[in-house]
Amino acid sequence: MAIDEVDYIWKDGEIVPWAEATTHVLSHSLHYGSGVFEGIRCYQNPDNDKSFVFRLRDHMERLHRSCKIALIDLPYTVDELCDATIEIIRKNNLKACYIRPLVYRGYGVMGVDPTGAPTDVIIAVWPWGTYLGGDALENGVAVGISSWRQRSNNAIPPAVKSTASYMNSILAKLEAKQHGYVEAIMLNEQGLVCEGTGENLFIVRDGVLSTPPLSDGLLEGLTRDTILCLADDLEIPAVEESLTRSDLYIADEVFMTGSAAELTPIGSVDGREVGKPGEITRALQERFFDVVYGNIEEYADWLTEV
Ligand code: PY5
Repeated sequence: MAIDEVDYIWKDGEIVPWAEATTHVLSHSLHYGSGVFEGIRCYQNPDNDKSFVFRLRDHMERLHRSCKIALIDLPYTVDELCDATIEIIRKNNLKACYIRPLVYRGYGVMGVDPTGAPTDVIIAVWPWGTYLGGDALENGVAVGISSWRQRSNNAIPPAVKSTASYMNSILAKLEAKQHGYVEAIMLNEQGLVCEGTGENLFIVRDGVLSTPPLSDGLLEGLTRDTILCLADDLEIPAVEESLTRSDLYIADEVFMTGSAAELTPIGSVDGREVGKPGEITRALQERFFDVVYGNIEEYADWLTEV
């Protein structure tokens, strides 16, 4: 997916022109995948043109948690990172965009030991459309179970949104595309369902919403958490429980969630038809967009106005 360039990027405390936001080819993270990042969206309400970043603080807190696990000393507070995000969106005159904060170990040392490498931080913003393709949110996508296993808690912890994790995701994603699918579902070493390559996963069966527990080895997605809250509002029974691939094959509804993917229905799993997006998927999707557009007062705390 090509990047829609804008004018500026926030880099190490300064706003620099897009083309000048570069790094040395010997930067530590480029060689050893030692960075951590976030993915956030800013939405514009189509009715009143107001624009809001969704769960900005929660994302920056997760970035701090990722740094803690990865033993990276992040030189900016959550507040500073939130302020910098609003500043760079305004500077680029954007109303709706994707936001990509990245913390990486920069230039200065070689070898696996990162001691002495500087901690560099950027926040980039750009307009980004539907992550899983043009009509994905409307009609759903075909997915397949990957032959690659999810990185385990004792290999590369799925709780850390680290750049290194995405070698695993890239292998699964490319395999899925080779098989004609839009996205892959990863199982853990026990064969239990984890998540997509950049999304959490939900199923609905007999009116009950379920999603795998964090202990099965997956990212603690903020959209996942949002959907669990919205299910509660809509009085949809929801459980966190381990799922097998068969649970996906026989589910009434299946969907994926993520900041990039938003709430994307799944139309088939390994060629087993799920069908058109179901009633619960639709209801949650509708409420999700109402929340991110600022139409629901009780969720005002999740929004930072630009
Ligand atoms: N699981 C993985 C492996 C992810 O990469 C993501 C987010 C999620 C779950 C969902 O987390 P959240 O709901 O907090 O976004 N992926 C990033 C995103 O911006 C990067 C995707 C390219 O959605």
